[in-house]
Amino acid sequence: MSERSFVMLKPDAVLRRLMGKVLTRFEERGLKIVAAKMMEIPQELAKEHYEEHKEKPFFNDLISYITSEPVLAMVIEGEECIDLIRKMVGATNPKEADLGTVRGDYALDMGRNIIHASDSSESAKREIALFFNDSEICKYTMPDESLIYE
Ligand code: 3AN
Repeated sequence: MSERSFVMLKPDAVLRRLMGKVLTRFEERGLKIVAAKMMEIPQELAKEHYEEHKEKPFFNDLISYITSEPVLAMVIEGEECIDLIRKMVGATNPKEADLGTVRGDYALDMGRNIIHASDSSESAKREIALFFNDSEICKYTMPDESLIYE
């Protein structure tokens, strides 16, 4: 089933010039980027996005970090792509992330783990709606779809 996931390259990915490398992984896997924008996240939006962590000791640091510099916010589409992208992203703690995952290859520290990806269909819907209007999400067909999907 085709799904949409919210994926965000965090400030460390932008400042370390890793956006292209990470995006290439999703493109080469056959996934479709249907929305993308660079933005400086307002405090309120950051707090809403990470609402589930508001009682955690790292919450303030997380909000400062994510609002410190621009991010690249995206919507990525593909069959069962929510779990697939989480696998490609790797464990939250980069020290435990498998090699070959984005975090396992490019990150070392929990608080600088370069990427966010939705962890469920409910989170994906909620996060996409927080960051994008419907009109910002492109609807198009890849010319090689029959080569990617049976
Ligand atoms: P993920 O980003 O893998 O979905 P979450 O949702 O548990 O992980 O955590 C959101 C973000 O909060 C993480 N990407 C990380 O930047 C930060 N974070 C999570 N747990 C910790 C922690 N124990 N210490 C510092 N930062 C954390």
